[in-house]
Amino acid sequence: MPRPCEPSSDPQTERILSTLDQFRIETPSWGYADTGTRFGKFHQPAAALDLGDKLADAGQVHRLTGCCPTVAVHVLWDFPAGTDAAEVVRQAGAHGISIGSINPNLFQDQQYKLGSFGNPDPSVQRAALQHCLDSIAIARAVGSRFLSLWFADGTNYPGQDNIRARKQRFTDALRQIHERLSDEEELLIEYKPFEPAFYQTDIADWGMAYLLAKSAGPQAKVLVDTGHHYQAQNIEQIVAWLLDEQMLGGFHFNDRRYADDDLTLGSIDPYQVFRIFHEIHGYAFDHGGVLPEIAYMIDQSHNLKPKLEAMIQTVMVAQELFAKAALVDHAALSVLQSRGDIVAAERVLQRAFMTDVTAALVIWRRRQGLPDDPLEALRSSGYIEQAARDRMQRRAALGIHQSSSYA
Ligand code: AFD
Ligand code: MN
Ligand code: MN
Repeated sequence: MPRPCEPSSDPQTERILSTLDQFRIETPSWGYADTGTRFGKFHQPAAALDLGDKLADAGQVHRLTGCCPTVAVHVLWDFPAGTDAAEVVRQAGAHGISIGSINPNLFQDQQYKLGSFGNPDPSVQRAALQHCLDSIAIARAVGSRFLSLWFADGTNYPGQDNIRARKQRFTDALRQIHERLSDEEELLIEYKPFEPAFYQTDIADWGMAYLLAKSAGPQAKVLVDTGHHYQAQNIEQIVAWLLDEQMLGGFHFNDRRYADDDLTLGSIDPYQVFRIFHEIHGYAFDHGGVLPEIAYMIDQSHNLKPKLEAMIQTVMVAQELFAKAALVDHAALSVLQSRGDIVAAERVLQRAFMTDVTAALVIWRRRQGLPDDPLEALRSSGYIEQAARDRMQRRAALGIHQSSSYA
């Protein structure tokens, strides 16, 4: 947890500093490795080759930004059978971070061709359930409290399977997982409208994720991936409803121009990200000024942008927009709203969004002993060049040849 700052003279700066003190965002292990798209992979010399590299990179991001103390892991990619969980915890600690959410992989294995929990074959459903239970065991071994579930499950053609039967399979399986959770653990259920399923996805929107979470049990919540919405959807309204129901478990942050494009947060619509954060600050205002416990997580794995630069860029954007959203004067806003003064109410948000918080961010960073500009600090640190040299040597020794072959 970043160290709280000493008070500053200017109330607005003080508000920003105390907000930044509370803001942490998790980076994804998969964001440091070459992953590519279904049309090919463009290898990066400094891309992480194994979990050790990912932990080092995540540690570097936290060292430079001061707000990324945890890293999300993907079970199959990061915890192959026989992984020594205690050693992973030690390595993460050596880099100043710890393991965050555990992401089971329920979409890559050949057996999941017709789905995991939604698969019509009970033996595949059982295998998927076992993988989740194994993932809970990993969570306990590494001290994580979040099991973050995304399912590629769905069908590609009308009539392929019974939609209601698939819904029931998910309901049953999620209830069984929930029963195995300890009191501190939380199940995050992510939704996505389409891809890789193109006729119907079993957990396609926030309503389906909400209903499945409610039926699973009190420790199941909804995970909002900001890229997983159709163009016209009002994401901040979904966030407001989930907050009001205390069912917002967390976010996967990225941006989209068309669909689940995993673009950099705020690169297409920063005002929408601000409005999402505004709903969270508004909820806090109505609840004693206390920000709700939400797992803020990045979900990106850039194919073109350099991995570490892209990660730090996202973190800096998230901090900036979260700080801007903290500047909304909710007392004044609610008076204007009650009067129906539309333009003045709108201007309260616009003024906050247009406020330059750069200077306050620098004050916060200096007081944390961090570089004024983490991205520039990364670029001038030589870390990327050293990682590239090291990892290229190891690639050569492992005989890993780089081709942008189809994944
Ligand atoms: C893909 C999926 C989903 C999931 C992520 C990590 O669309 O967002 O959370 O992979 O498994 O982006
Ligand atoms: Mn996601
Ligand atoms: Mn996604």
